[in-house]
Amino acid sequence: MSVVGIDLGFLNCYIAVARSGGIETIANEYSDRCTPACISLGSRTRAIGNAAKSQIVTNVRNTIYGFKKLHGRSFDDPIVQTERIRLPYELQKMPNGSTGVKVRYLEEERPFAIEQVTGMLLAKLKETSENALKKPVADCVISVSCSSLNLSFCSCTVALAYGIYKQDLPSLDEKPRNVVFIDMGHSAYQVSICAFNKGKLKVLATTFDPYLGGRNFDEALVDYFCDEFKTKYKINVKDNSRALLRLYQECEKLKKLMSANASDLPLNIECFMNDLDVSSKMNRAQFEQLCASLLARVEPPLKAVMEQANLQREDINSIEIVGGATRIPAVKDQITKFFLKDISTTLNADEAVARGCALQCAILSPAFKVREFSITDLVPYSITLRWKTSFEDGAGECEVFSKNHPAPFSKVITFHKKEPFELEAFYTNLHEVPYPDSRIGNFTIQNVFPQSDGDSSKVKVKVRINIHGIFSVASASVIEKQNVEGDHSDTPMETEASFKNDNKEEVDKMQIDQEEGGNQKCHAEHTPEEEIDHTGARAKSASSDKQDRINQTIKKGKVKSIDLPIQSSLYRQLTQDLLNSYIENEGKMIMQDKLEKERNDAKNAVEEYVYEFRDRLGTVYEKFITPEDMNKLSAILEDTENWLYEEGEDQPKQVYVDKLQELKKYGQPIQMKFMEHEERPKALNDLGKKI
Ligand code: ATP
Ligand code: K
Ligand code: MG
Repeated sequence: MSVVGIDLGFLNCYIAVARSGGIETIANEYSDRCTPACISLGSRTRAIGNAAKSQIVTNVRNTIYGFKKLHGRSFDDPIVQTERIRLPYELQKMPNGSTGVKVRYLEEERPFAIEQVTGMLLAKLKETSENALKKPVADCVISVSCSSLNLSFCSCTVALAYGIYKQDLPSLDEKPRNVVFIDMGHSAYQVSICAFNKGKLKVLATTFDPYLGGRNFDEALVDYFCDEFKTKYKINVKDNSRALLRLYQECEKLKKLMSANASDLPLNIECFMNDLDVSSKMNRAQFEQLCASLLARVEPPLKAVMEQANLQREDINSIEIVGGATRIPAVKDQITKFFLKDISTTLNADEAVARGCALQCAILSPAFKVREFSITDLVPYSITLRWKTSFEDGAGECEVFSKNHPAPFSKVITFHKKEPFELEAFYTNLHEVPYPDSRIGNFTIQNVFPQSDGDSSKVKVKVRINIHGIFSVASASVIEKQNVEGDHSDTPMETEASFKNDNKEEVDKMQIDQEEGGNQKCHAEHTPEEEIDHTGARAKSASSDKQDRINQTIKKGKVKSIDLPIQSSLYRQLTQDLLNSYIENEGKMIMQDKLEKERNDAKNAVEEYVYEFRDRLGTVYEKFITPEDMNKLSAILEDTENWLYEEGEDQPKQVYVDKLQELKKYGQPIQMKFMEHEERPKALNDLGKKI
C-alpha cells in the first residue's frame, strides 16, 4: 500500500510518494511530472491531463480547465459569475444550486457538477500514481489552496517539506528559526510564517490574496495585445474564443521568456484570425509597467503576515518561495524589497507542495515511519457557535476558535439545558472569508431532558478543529445526577476531573518515532483541551453560576455520563445520494474510456498487421509464395487499408478483432513456412554439433 501527496493546482497538478528512501515525485504516461488540470469530453471518450490540454483550442466548448475556484460554490456566487466570463465553456446551475458545466459528451449534452469534474481529475491522478507504483494508493493528502474553506491547511505542507530534512534546526530550548513561505501559483498568492525547532514546526500566521497569480499577468498581456491588434489589424480578438485562447497561450509563453530575458522578445501567431498572421513584441520593462497594479498587490499580504505573527524584519531567518509565478523577477523584487533580505530557494518551486503533502500523509499513516515531527497549524478564520432552543431566552453565541488559534484543537463547552438544542457554526467575520456565505453547519444535540427534579441538565459538547482544518461538533454527553445510597441530597455530585477523564482525545495528533532497528512506534499525543462554561443563555447566567460553584465544591460522589446523539448537517456538503450517483457515474465513464481504449487498440492492431505483412511480402516472405498468391494478398491488404479509412473507421471492437483473425489466416501459413526455413539450418547445425 502506498502513501501519496497530491498538489491539486489551478493549472498544474503534481504527485509525490513517500518511500523508504524519502519523497519522490511521480511522472505520468507522458513522462511528465506535471499533469495539467484539464479535462476534455469527446463523442466517445474523455481525455484528462496532457491529452486534454492540447484540446483547449481544438475542442473549445468541451474542454474544462480553470475550474478550481468554482469548487464548492453555488452558481449564484459572485466569484462564479466573475470566473464565468473568462471561460470558453458553459457553466450552469445544478438542481441543488451548485455550479456545473454544460458540455457535449458521448454525442449528447450533459451537465457535470464541478465536484464531478474535480473527481475526474483526481481519479486520473490516482491512476497515474498506481501505474507508477504498481500498487493501490492506500492514503492520500491533497492540497487545495488557503482560500478554500474547510480544507485550508496548506501552509504547513510546504513548511514540512522544508523542515523535516533540515539537520541544523535550533533545539527546543533555543529561539526558533522563523521562515516565511511564499507561494504564488496561477490563480492565488499565499504567505505564511512558520517557527521551526528540532522536530517541531508551528505555523504563526497566514495571509493571502486569493485572486492574484500568474494568470493575472497573462491577462494583462492579453489585454495589451488585444488593444494593439484592434488598431493595427482591425480585429476584435475577444469576439473569437479560439483566437483568444491561442493568444493566452502565447502570452503565457512570452511571460515566462521575459523572466529569463530583459530585452525585446517577439510575439508571432500564424493564421491567427481571418487568415491573418499577427506579430508584436514586448520587453521586461514594458511588462512591469503594464503590471504595476498587480505588482503593488505583492506587499500587503507580506505586511499583514508580519503584523499577525507580531514579528519584525530582523526576526525572520529566511524566505522561501514556491509556485510558478514567483519566478517573475518583479515579483521577487517586491519580496526582497519588503524583507530587505535575499530569497532562498531551498525548495523545488513546482513540487514542494506535493512533497509536503506526501510527508504529511506519511506522518498521518500508521503504516509508515517518519522522523518524529510535531506540527501545529492554525485556524485561518475565527469560528463562532450560536445556539437556540424553542424557549426564546435559550439563545446565545460565542467565538469558539479565534483567528490563528493553534490546531488541531478540541474544546469542551458546557450548557445547562432541559431540551434538545441546536448549534449553528459559522465563520465569525464574513468579510474575512472568500465566500459570500459564512455558514459551516448545523448540529442538533438530541435526547436532552430535564433532570428528575426538573432542573436543567448539564450538557458537555466537544467541538474540534482537526489536523485538516475541518470543524466538527465531535461529541456531546449529559451528566446525570445519581443519588448515592443513603444520601438523600439531590445536589449534583460530579467533578470536572471525572468528566475529563472520560473524554480524553486519543487520536488527534500522531507522532511516529523512528527507531534505530527500523521498527516503528506510534504514540498519540493528547490534544490541548480547553473548557468553556456556557450557561446556555447569558441572561440566565446568575443561577447557573451558582450551580457551577456548587459543582466545584463537591469533591466526591456518583455521576453518570451518557453520550448524546448529534444530528449534523454541513453546509455545502453533498448528500450521500448525490455522492453515490457521482461515484457510479465516474465508474461508468472510466469503463467507457477503457472500452474505447480497447476498441482503438484493436483497430491499431489491424493497421499495424497490414503494414507489417505488406513489408514482409516485399522482403522475407517473397520466396515462400507464388506470384498469384502475392497479388491476391497485396489486394487484400490494400482493401483492408482502404476499409480502415472508410466504413472500418468507426466499428465496434469485435469487428477489428475478427478482421485481424481473417488476415492472420492468410499470414500465418506463410509465417510458418518462413520460420521453418529459418529454423531448419539452425536445428541441423545444432544436431551436427551433438553428433
Ligand atoms: P494555484 O497554486 O493557483 O492553484 P498552480 O499551482 O497550478 O496554481 P503553479 O504551477 O505554481 O500554479 O504556477 C503556474 C503559474 O506560474 C503560471 O501562471 C505560469 O505561467 C507561471 N510560471 C511558470 N514558470 C514561470 C516563469 N519562468 N516565469 C513566469 N511565470 C512562470
Ligand atoms: K502546482
Ligand atoms: Mg499551487
